[in-house]
Amino acid sequence: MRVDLITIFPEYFSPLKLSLFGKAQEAGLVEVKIHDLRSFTIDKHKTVDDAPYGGGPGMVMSAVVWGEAIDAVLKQAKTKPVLVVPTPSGNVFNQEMAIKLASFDHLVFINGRYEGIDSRVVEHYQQSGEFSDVIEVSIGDYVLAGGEVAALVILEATSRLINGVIGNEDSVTDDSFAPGEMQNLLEGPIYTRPPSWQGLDVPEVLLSGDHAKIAQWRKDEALKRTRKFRPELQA
Ligand code: JBQ
Repeated sequence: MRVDLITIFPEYFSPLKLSLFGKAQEAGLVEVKIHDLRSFTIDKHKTVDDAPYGGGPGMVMSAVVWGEAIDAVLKQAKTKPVLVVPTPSGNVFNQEMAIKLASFDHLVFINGRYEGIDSRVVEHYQQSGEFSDVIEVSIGDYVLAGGEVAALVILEATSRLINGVIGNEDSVTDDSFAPGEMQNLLEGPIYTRPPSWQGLDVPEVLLSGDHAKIAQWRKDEALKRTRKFRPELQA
């Protein structure tokens, strides 16, 4: 997978060097390029935003500058990419969307500040046919200062689903929210050695070696936890 990220804060994406995503890059499974939006400005002050038409607080990011940056990225594209736009006014991101994004071979993220990007940018690339899809996505109902952290969240959830990125494929299929029997169940409690700590003992059943009983216990615990914390997920 190829990923282009356009931002006024390139350093926000330093964590992509680390851990799973860093290893995936070294292994050639993902190739990431970060682009500084300001390098596509043409004025001396490298201006990327302007006052909103109609008035109101904050600033709106310029369609002209974003258009230059996106067109430059498109010129380098070998296949039609998907445009991903983190925005508080998009669909709320979930595992199903991560699975869909992981199936594409080129993603372009445009990361705006909270007040957002001139709406004509999304409109233009929806109609230009240069992207196979334009996906506006929010990571949740709270206020962020910009799209960068949302892009990191989306990328982490997506990249770990690419074949080869995770060593242990079971940890993908066992996740809360992963498709299957345990879909829409939160994961129950987990333990490792020692068997007793601070007077707290690991549940007997996990030491029993009875795999059917362990599976049933885990499912019961997952149900309990789901009812407690996320009753809207299911009965
Ligand atoms: C959203 F995706 C974005 C981008 C910018 C601000 C945001 N605020 C809240 N939730 O995920 C978001």
